[in-house]
Amino acid sequence: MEDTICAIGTLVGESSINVIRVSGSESINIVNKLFNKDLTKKETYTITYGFIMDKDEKIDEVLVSVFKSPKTFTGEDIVEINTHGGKTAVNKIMELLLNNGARLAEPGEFIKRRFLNGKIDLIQAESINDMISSSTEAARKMSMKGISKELSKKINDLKDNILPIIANIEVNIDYPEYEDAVVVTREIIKEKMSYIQTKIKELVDTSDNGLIIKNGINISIVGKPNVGKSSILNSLLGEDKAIVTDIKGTTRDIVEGSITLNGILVNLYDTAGIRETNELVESIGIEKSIKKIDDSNLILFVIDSSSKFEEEDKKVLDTLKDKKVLVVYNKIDLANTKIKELEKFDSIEISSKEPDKIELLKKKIIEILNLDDIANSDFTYISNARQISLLKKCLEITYKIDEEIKNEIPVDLIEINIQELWQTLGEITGSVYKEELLDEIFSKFCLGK
Ligand SMILES: Nc1nc2c(ncn2[C@@H]2O[C@H](COP(=O)(O)OP(=O)(O)O)[C@@H](O)[C@H]2O)c(=O)[nH]1
Ligand SMILES: [Mg+2]
Repeated sequence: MEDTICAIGTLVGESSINVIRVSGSESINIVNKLFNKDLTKKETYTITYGFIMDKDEKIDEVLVSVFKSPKTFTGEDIVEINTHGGKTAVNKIMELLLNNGARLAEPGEFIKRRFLNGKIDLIQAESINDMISSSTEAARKMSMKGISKELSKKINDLKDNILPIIANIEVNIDYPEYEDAVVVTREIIKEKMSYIQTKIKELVDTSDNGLIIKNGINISIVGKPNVGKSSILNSLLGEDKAIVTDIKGTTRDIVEGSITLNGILVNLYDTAGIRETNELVESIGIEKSIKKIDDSNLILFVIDSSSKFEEEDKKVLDTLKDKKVLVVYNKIDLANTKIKELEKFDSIEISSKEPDKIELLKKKIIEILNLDDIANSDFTYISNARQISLLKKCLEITYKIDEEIKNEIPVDLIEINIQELWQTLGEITGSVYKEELLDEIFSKFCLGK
C-alpha cells in the first residue's frame, strides 16, 4: 500500500489562507487525530469547520475538506486543510501531520499518483506543469488544451487508426484460412499510413508555434555604438532599464527585458554595440552580444539615419549570417538615409523618442513573426521537448515504412515498424512508460503538486 503523503499546496507568505493536502489511505485517520471533530463520520465532498489541536492546545482555526476514494484528485482518500495564511500555523500543522504518520510528499508526487491511478495521461500531467509556469495568456490557453485532453485526442486518434492495421495483419498471419478477414496489402498500408504521416508531420511542424508560445520569442537589438539600441529597448519596455548616453560603449553587458505582444512573451536583449575595442570589459560584452544573436528569433539591426554606413556597421552585418533581420533606421528626426547594402531586409524608420513610432515597430515585429496567426490559432500545439522528440521519432518510423513499401518488403516484416510506431505514440501519452521516466517527469513539478 502507498504511504500517506502531505504537503503545503500554496506559496507560504503573507496571504489569507494556506492549503495543506494529505493523500493516501490513512489521510482521514491521521488528520482526525489532530482535529477537534470526528472526521471519520463525514461524507465525501464535505467541508468541516473546526480547530487543529496539539493535545489541549488550539493550533489554528481551519476548514477541513474530505474527499473519499476513488473520485478524487489522486484517486486516493484526500483531506485538505485550509489554514490561516502566513507561515507559523501551516508549518506547525505540517509538523503535527509528519509526527502522526504522514510523509512529506516528493515534488510532483500527488500528480504522479493521479497519473498512476489512471485519472490523467502524461500529456495532461505535463500540461499542468506548463500551466503553473506559464506567464502569458497564450501559454495559459495552450496548456489548457493539453489539460483538457485535446492534444491527447490527436495522439489517440492516430493510435486508433494504427491498431486495426496491426490486428488485421496478425489475423492474416495466425489464421490464413480465415477468409472473412481483410488481407492487408502494402497498398492498404500505404493508404492508411499516408493519413497518419500527414497528421504526425502537422504536429511536428506546428510544435515551433508551441515552443514560441511556451518560451517566448527572443529578439536581439544590435548595431554599432550610439545608434540608439538602448533607447529603443527602453521605449519598447516603457521604462528606463538600460543606461542611455552619447558616450560610445555605454552598454557593456546584455540588458534584458520582456514585453507581451499579442499575448506572446517577447524577450528583448539590448546588446553592447559591436565595434573593435581594446577595452577588456567591453570586448567581453561584444562577444556575448554575438552569442546572443545566435539564439534569437529576430534581430533588430539598428542604424543611425544621421550617420554614414561605415565599416563598423558592416562588421555588425557580418555577424548576422542567415538570421531573420529587421533593419531599424533610427533617429529619423535628424535625417533620412536608406542603405543599399541592407535593401534585402525588411526595414522600418523610427525615432526611439516618438511613442507612435514605437507602436509601429511593435506592429512590424508582430507582422514579421506572424504573431497574429499564432494568436488566432486554436493553441493545440505540442510544446514539450519529450513529446516533440518522440513525435519526430514517429515521423522517422513512417518514413521507414514508406521505404519498406517501396522496396516491396513482406507485410509481416513491415508490421514490426508499425508496432513500433504504435508503441512510440503510446509513450507520448504514457500508456507505455518506464518507472525512471516517470521520476524524471514528475520531479520537475513543484512541491505540493
Ligand atoms: N535625435 C535622436 N537621438 C536619439 C534617438 N535615439 C537615441 N538617441 C540618442 O543617441 C545617443 C545614443 O543612444 P543609446 O540608446 O545609448 O545608443 P546605443 O549605444 O546604441 O545603446 C543618446 O544620446 C540618445 O539620446 C532618436 O531617435 N533621435
Ligand atoms: Mg546601449
